[in-house]
Amino acid sequence: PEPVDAPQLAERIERLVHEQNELVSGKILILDDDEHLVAHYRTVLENAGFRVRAISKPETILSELSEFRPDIMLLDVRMGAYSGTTVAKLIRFDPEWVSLPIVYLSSEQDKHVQLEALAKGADEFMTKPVSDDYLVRTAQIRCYRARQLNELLIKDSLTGLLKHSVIKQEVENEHARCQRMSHVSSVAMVDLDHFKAVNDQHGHRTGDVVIKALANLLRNRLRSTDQIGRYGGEEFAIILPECTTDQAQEVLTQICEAFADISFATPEGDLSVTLSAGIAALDAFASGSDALDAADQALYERKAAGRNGVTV
Ligand code: GH3
Ligand code: MG
Ligand code: MG
Ligand code: MG
Repeated sequence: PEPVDAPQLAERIERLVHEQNELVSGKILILDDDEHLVAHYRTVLENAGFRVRAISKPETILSELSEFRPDIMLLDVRMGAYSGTTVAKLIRFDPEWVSLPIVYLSSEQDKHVQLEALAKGADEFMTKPVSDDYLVRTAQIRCYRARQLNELLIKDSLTGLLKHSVIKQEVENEHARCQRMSHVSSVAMVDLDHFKAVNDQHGHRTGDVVIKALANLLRNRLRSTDQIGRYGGEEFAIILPECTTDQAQEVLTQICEAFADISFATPEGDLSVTLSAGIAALDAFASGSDALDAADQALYERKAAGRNGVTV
């Protein structure tokens, strides 16, 4: 890494702090049985730019979480027959929500009771009454951190593309959207050609450079609404929403040609690598994974037919 001098570092930190202050658009789920208080929190947080969903009954918590998908949760401790601590524990049993920041909002003053409540899996205890400024600032900081951590959780570290499990889930989500809105979407599988030979002749590090270059090309050439995942080592899965297989073939053929034109400088001389792709209509199959299998089959056919091209 480049050495960094003090003014440069200060400037960089300044920029990060600015970025953190800019983020005011997270989603907040509030569970509290005091409806007047909830109405107040909602107003304050919405005025600060948050999207808020407020519920007063704990029974629906899991379905609310999966529907609303909040960045953070504000949780009351005493709610009639229910205790917020039980709700926190319940949320933590679901692997999907192990990292959701949970902030208790309660008039509980006893530090030992507060600690016991935190031990159930929450992250912070705010004692009512909470000032509007403090509430907003806490929500901003927590949302920012949650987004940062979520990026790390869902993205592949080499390429910054979505991880295998995430893109698979997104394929199912898009399949459901296709059915609901009756639109046409495509999925593609992309695999580098003869990549074992690239590693064998030029080493793994050069192999990694090639993988990153393809990831960048895909990001630059595809639409921002398309989703790209690193499906395996040198294999990528792509979702192209509202895109016919003909349109998908056209854009992937351009990508295929552009990639073949890239020349990688290596100690052994210039290197070029090609790719093959298979495409399937997402809406034509009973599930997203069936469509991915079909795209994989088309990819296999392309490999057999001579590589460096795209098959539907
Ligand atoms: P084909 O054209 O049939 O796809 O041939 P291939 O050589 O690419 O065959 P295959 O897909 O079976 O081999 C993939 C190779 O990619 C094997 C593995 O060593 C290499 N690979 C997988 N992940 C990585 C990675 O993260 N970095 C590097 N450098 N190589 C990787
Ligand atoms: Mg209460
Ligand atoms: Mg390959
Ligand atoms: Mg492969």
